[in-house]
Amino acid sequence: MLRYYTAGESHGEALVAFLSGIPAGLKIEQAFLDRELWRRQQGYGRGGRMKIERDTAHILSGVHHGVTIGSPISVLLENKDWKNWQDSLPVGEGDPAKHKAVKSPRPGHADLAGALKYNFPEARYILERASARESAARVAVGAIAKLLLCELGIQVLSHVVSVGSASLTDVDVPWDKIVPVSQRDEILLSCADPETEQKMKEEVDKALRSGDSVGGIFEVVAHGVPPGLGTYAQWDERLDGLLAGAVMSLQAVKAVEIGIGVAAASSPGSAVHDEIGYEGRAHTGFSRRSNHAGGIEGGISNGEEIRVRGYLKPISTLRRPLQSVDFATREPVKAAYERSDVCVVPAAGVAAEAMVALTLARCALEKFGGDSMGELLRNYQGYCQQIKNF
Ligand code: EPS
Repeated sequence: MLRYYTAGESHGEALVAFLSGIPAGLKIEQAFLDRELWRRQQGYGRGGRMKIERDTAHILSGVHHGVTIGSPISVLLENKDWKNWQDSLPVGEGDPAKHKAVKSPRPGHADLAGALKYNFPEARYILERASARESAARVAVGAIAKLLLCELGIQVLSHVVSVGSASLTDVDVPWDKIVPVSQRDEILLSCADPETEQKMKEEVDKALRSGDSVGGIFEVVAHGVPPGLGTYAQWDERLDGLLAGAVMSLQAVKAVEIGIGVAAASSPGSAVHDEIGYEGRAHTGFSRRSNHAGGIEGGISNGEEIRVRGYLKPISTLRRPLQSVDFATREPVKAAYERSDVCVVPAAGVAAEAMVALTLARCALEKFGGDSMGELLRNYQGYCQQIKNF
């Protein structure tokens, strides 16, 4: 079973990720892991922190001579900013006078609910773990899941559909337009259409000027997925449920949509469901004239591209803060402000790619099994033959 955990505070010494269940013999390309981490750090509207960090995946275990050995993999990502926080956020007792308290909770952040739950008088430790910095650790292990999927002919990428009120008009972005977005060496807002991307940039500029923040929508696409991942047989094994939970678990995601899920609710069935033909596709002879289902029917991948959208609320740290209450005095004050991003939609898309890849890798390993890549691939090829001959 594929399992993963992360640990680490935003301004602590490092982030750590653990991944177990990857078969032996998967080739690990360090450069690919680091490129994925770099992609997550990019985007117009990122704050000053990204000028400090240069994330790289330091693999501590589970990989030797460039391949996985079937043992748990652990990855360490150094926080370069730690040197500026060693005194204010020490592991030892330190000097309490140097502690940087978060004195008034930010609406929309975990500050208040977290302080109440963990019984802290202010929100420093809450911010530290609730921060989206944690998603870097997921991207590191997600990259390993992507390498595994790649061996099965599955690729996972994302693009940005909207930032604030700037949105793609043609929302059906084909795979061959998404691939070049991920290959860019300069990342603005990861939109496949350059004109819309400029409008998105204006949305971020507007937020920057007014001390505000802006959210948006990203779409993750999984290409080459065979039919048969996930199942309707049990509620917690449905692929759509697993993907929704995985993407929703990312910081600031407030809604997840599969295919045209939202519009489908107000459309007639005849305009929603994807008619079936038989024209020969990658895995089987069956084909669809549309993919409104986003590649999943009955909780099972149906062989079409899987399309999952994440709806991101605007960042909750505002330079022009909203009303809040001082933790100590209970007097009305403005919410705390600490250096932050203004827009993170492209970065969240990359983190969501990792979550989708980890979910698909888990389902693929559950279906095909195997302790070594040879065994996994043999099982996979046998299944592919079966559905080809269906
Ligand atoms: C974040 C606040 C900012 C972001 C951070 C998420 O960090 P800082 O407070 O250090 O300026 O940059 O995101 C990352 C560090 C990252 O790697 O994505 C928050 O409060 O959620």
